[in-house]
Amino acid sequence: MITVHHLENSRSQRVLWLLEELGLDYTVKRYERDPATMQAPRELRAVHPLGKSPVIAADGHVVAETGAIVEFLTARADGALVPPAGTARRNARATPTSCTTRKARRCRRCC
Ligand SMILES: N[C@@H](CCC(=O)N[C@@H](CS)C(=O)NCC(=O)O)C(=O)O
Repeated sequence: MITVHHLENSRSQRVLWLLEELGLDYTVKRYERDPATMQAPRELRAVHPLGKSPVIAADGHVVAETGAIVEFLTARADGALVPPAGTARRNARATPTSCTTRKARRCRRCC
């Protein structure tokens, strides 16, 4: 069983959407933001060292970072929703065409 550590109003909504699209079984542990600071509760640090969401737990694995979670879940669904190997759509995943940091200094990963 997959457990999604879901912070309200966060990008972990994407993980819930993906799980629905893939038709995988899962449970949700929901965390509420501090109404004053909008930060995640400290409780989330028990599963993620920085207290961030999304995080999933499945069969003894704990996976953080949205991209890694997407790869983990699509692999578990036998590659469903993943563009075929060798296609431009598939290669685009690993080939950033522009830096998204939008900062004055260029990032060292893709610029
Ligand atoms: N790079 C991470 C970012 C995770 C992240 O920043 N999550 C935000 C919600 S969208 C969060 O947990 N914020 C709560 C906090 O920082 O207290 C990912 O893509 O999964």
